[in-house]
Amino acid sequence: MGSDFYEMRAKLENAVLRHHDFYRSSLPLIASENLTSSFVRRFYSSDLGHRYAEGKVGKRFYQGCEFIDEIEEMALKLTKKLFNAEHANVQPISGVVANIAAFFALTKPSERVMALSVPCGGHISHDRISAAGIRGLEVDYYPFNYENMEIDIDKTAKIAREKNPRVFVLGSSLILFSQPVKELAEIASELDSKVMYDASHVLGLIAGGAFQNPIQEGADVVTGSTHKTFFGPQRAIILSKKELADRVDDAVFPGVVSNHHLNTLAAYTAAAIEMMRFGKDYAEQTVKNAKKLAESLYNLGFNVVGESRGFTESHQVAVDVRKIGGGEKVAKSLERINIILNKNLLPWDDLSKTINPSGIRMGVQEITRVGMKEGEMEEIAKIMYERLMKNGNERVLRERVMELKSRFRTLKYTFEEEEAYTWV
Ligand code: DSN
Repeated sequence: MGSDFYEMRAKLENAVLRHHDFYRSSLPLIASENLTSSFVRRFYSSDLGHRYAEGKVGKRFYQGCEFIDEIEEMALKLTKKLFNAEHANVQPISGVVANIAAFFALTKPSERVMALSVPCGGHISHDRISAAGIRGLEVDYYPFNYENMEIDIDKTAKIAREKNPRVFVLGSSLILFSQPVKELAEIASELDSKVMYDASHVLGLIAGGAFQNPIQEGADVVTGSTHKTFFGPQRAIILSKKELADRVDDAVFPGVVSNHHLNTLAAYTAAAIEMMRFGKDYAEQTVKNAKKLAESLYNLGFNVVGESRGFTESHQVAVDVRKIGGGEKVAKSLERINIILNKNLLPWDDLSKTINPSGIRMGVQEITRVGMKEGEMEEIAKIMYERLMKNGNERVLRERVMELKSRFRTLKYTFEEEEAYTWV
C-alpha cells in the first residue's frame, strides 16, 4: 500500500514533466493561453493561497486581511489606470464567473440580451447554455456579415427595437477585428439598455493600446479574463462606469464569489505591473505577428478568414480548412508535428459541425511572449504549408518545429529574461 503512494507521486510528477517537455518543444497557438513570468508565478505558491478575504477592501468579514487589503487596493488602482476605467472589480476568479456577475448586475431573469452566436465567435457564456442561461435570459443573435466578419448594425437595430434587449453583449472568442461599440451604445441609449463587452481575448492588447478600448468607446461594463493576451494567472476582472459600481460589486460578492483566491490576486497585480511597463511593445508586436502569419498563410494558398479587412487586427488568425479535410483533421495533423491549435466553428457552420468545423483558430500571443517576430511567422506558415498542402513527413516537420522552438526558450517583456518552461 505504502509503495503505491510513491508510485502515484512519481506518476503524477512524471505526467507534469512530460507535459512541460512537450510544450517546451512545441508551438502553442491556442488563442486563449499564455505564459507567466516567475515574478507572477512566485505568488501562486505564497501563503495568500491559504487565506480568505470575503468582502471589500477595508470591509472584510474575517480578521487577518491587512496586507491582503494592501494588495487588492493596489490591483484596483493599477487596473483603473491601465484601462482608463471609472470603476474596477478584481475579484472574479474566471472569465465565466465575471460574465455571470455582469449578467446579474445588468439584468433580471427572463429579460433578453443580444450576443454573437458561437459560430460567429461568441463565447458559450454569452449564450443560454452557460452564463446567460444561468441568469434565465433569452438570447437573440446579431445578424452577421460573413464577408467582413462584422455585425450588421442596421439589421441589429431593427431586431433590437422589436425585442428590446436589456444588454448588448460584445467581445468574442473568435475576435479578429474591433467591434461596433459606439454604434451599439447609441442603440442602447435609445432603448435604455446597456453594452457589455467581454474583452477576455484582447485584454492585454487593450492595456497595450493596440486594440479598441471599449470603455472609452461607450461600453457600460467590460469583463475579461487575465491570462490570454494579458500577462496574468487564470482569473478575471470587471470594469464599469461609476454609476454601476455597486451593482457590479454586489453581483460579484456576495453574488457569485465567496473567497477570491488571493494567491492569484497577487499574481494578477504583478502582471498588471508588467503590463504597465511592457504592454505597449508586447501588444504592438503581437498584432504585427498575427498579421504576418495571416498574410504568409494566405500567400501560400490558405483560405484565411477576413481577407477584405486585412485578415486580423488582434492576436488571432482564422483559416477555413474545409477544402483540406476540416478543422478536426487539420488540428490533429498539426498536433503530430507539435503545432498546437484548436479547431473552430466559423460563421457559416451550424452547431452540428462542432466535431469537425470548417475552421482552425490560432493565436500568436504566447510565441510573441518568447520573442518570435515576423520572420518566425513566415517560417511557421511554411511548415504548416508543407504539412497540410504537401503532406510533408511527420518526423522531419516535427524536428523543424522543435529546432525553431529551441531558439526561443526565454520569456520576454518581463523584468528579467528567464527560462520560459522550467518547472520545479
Ligand atoms: N473557450 C476559450 C477560448 O476562447 O479559447 C475561452 O474560454
